[in-house]
Amino acid sequence: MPKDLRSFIAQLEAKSPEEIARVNKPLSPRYEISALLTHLEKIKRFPLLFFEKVKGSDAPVVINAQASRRLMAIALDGKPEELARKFGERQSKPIPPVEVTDAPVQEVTKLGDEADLTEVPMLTHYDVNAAPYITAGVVVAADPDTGVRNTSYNRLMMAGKRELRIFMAIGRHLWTLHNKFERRDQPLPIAIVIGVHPLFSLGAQALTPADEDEYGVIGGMMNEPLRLVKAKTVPILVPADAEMIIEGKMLPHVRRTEGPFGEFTGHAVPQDERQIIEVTAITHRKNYIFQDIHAGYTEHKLMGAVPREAALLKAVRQSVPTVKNVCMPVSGNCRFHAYVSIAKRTPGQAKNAICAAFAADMLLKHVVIVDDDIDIFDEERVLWAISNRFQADRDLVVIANAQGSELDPSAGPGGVNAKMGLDATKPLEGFPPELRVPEEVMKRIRLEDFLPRFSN
Ligand SMILES: Cc1cc2nc3c(=O)[nH]c(=O)nc-3n(C[C@H](O)[C@H](O)[C@H](O)COP(=O)(O)O)c2cc1C
Ligand SMILES: [Mn+2]
Repeated sequence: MPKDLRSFIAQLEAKSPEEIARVNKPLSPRYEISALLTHLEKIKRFPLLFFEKVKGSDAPVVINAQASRRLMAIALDGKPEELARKFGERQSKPIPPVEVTDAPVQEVTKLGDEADLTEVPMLTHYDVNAAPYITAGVVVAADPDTGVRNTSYNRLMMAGKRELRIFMAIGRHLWTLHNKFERRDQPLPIAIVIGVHPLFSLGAQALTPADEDEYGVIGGMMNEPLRLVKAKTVPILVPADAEMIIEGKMLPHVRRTEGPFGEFTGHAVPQDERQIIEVTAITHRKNYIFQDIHAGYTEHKLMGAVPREAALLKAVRQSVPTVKNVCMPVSGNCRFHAYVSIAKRTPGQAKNAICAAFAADMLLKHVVIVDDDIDIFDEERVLWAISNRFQADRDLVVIANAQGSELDPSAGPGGVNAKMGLDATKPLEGFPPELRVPEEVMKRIRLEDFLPRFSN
């Protein structure tokens, strides 16, 4: 059976039922589902959520398919602290897709005026949001000269039965493709893929060169070739096992108002004039599941962390071969903070790691380098290392006026911001020893023998 959203849900239900929760009472896609998510975020619980009845639509909605490192570890068949390494390994082994003719995603086909976005259970997350949005849509577009396919997540605002408005960060591959078509006065054909396995989702975000086919990267991530079928109205092959495909064209020289929208930072971004998509077809499975990613909440942050952590690990390793691991924590929106642990061998290596990290990832603002005895997934330990091993006059690096994220609410115009690196490693020699109870005694005096209530 191919890896798709349904097979992942079935796998959780069979083997990890504590990681999935079904809601069978009806909820409105306008704020009500968000209210439930907000309660869960506050108590830090992140099961995959299956909303069986969503008011105003026949389709159920899945959110949080990759809302924890545990869920992504189930998908990647590894441990939660190994995601960057596993992702990197699979990214380096792409598997080309195969073409099929019989596709579940085309069981129902609505062409032209039959297509109606208002039938789709798109959510409105926040009071600031201008309209319902597609947040779990992977936009596929092909380079007109090479045929190489690009995939990216882009927020898509509903602006009528057959119109979407899109945000594309300047300079990204999709923006570049649209630009290429626009200079030829042509629309850019696109397909929006909704409802996929978490591995598809991770592969679609891989940081790849523009000339690498991202369907191959997704295949590598899934460890099986992606099954593709011809789209109905655009010259693009689309994933046969997705839940829904929206086909359309991004018009040249047309801009309309998009936003405001509550973004991953937990702040709203203002409205602006942006590109629009005219929908030419909607195809879906008979009983399709709609997927949402709750903007600004843990899933949105964490799913973006893994591809960046993989790229960061690779870049720091080139400079400091003994790097142990990297973590982009939720506290930094999984974009702005990185913790890097290294087995330091020479006195200046932590500073080199700081330089490598900033060179590798434009979005990063604050990097903390720690020794490999610190668990970088435990922020209390990272802060402990800063408190004991860091002196601001000699261990702090500040770079002014660098490029950062346009979405950083404290950045200057165009996303210009400051970078800060903290070397929280101890010197190679002469640091006081840490406290330790003799190992032999630790092994002999066991919790279960004396205080069984506290051993699990
Ligand atoms: C849930 C989610 C939503 C995203 N929304 C956007 C968006 O609206 N616009 C954008 O430019 N990038 C967005 N991104 C980031 C891009 O998908 C990501 O940078 C992608 O790798 C860019 O690929 P590209 O350079 O191949 O176009 C989003 C990422 C995630 C995980
Ligand atoms: Mn790309």
